[in-house]
Amino acid sequence: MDLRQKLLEVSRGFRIDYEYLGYETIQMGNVNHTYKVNFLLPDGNPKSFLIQNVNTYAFRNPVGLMENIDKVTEHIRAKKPDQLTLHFHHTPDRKTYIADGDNFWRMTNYVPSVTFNSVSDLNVVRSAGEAFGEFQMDLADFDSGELMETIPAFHNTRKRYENLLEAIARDRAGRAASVQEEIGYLLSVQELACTLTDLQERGELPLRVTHNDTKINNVLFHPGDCSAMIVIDLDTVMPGLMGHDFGDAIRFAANYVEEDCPEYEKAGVNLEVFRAFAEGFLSKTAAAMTKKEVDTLALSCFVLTAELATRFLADYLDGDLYFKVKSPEHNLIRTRCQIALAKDMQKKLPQMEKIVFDCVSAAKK
Ligand code: GN1
Ligand code: MG
Repeated sequence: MDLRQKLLEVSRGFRIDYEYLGYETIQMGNVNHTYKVNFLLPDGNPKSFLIQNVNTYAFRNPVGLMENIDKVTEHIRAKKPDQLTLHFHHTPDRKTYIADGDNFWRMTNYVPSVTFNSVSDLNVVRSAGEAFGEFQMDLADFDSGELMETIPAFHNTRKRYENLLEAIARDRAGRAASVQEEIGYLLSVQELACTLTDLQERGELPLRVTHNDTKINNVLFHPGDCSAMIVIDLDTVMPGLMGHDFGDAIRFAANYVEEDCPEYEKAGVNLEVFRAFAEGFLSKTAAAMTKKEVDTLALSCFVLTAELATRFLADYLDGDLYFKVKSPEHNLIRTRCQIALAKDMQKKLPQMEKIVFDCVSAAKK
């Protein structure tokens, strides 16, 4: 069946009976597939929905994942009934998904909004920082034991290094010989990159409920004034560290270039963007943070960047099984861009730490 027809069938499965106009593929996310499906209401107005095909290679228990999202959005709705949260449509037997073979479909309302892959407007960055900080604080009283790990050991950097070493040994796609320099760099920074994981395992950093995938394009902004409306992509909401959310957000938003830019020499942390995000995030979280969390927050940016580089490189070595790729070298380009960013972060760590301390002091005044 062609995709147009398949998406119609899925929509009907979620009890959307309007006249079908067709679909558009949304370029969003490196793991799941997202489509905007368009309908005509009886009054002649258009109405759209989003359908996602969840990647079950990445998410092995998609039913558990949907239960996680339900619990988390319920928790936020109970606290803030007026806040926009994700709503999933139901099948006649009250399921929020349709599983057929390897496909796992879900459907939400389409929220007219703007998103950003790179941002220079510091107010937008600050607002994203507030949104992610607030998201974490909204879940501060949520029992993390209620959540299954949708991807086990997702931000366990030691495990990510083990995966990389296994991928090197397998050399499934015959690419290992050509990436010795990248492997060499990543192994040379392994101990520093594993700092958060080690501190967590020693009980020196508190486990919280975190988003874990805080790319700025996972915030939808108001089309008019560009204020943050809603945090989306809740697939990886799981127990995690505050630094995972802060670090991943900076890795993405504060890079001078997009994460897969082939002009590696241009990659680096824009400290103005760093400061704006830190101001927003810490204005919400500083009061709840431990000293160790504050002390390791700037380092978390390096950690998340190096960790993602190990993931991109492992996937490149495996022959691109996990991340969607636009060319055979896409995962290698991503790896190199993350490595260039990580190196710049190592250099700028003292400046980043100072900004964090300043923002924490300001937030506590
Ligand atoms: C994936 O699917 P998306 O684009 O939201 C990945 C993140 C990576 C990111 C890199 C579940 O996120 O961990 O940081 O790509 N998500 C998963 O762009 O693996
Ligand atoms: Mg995601």
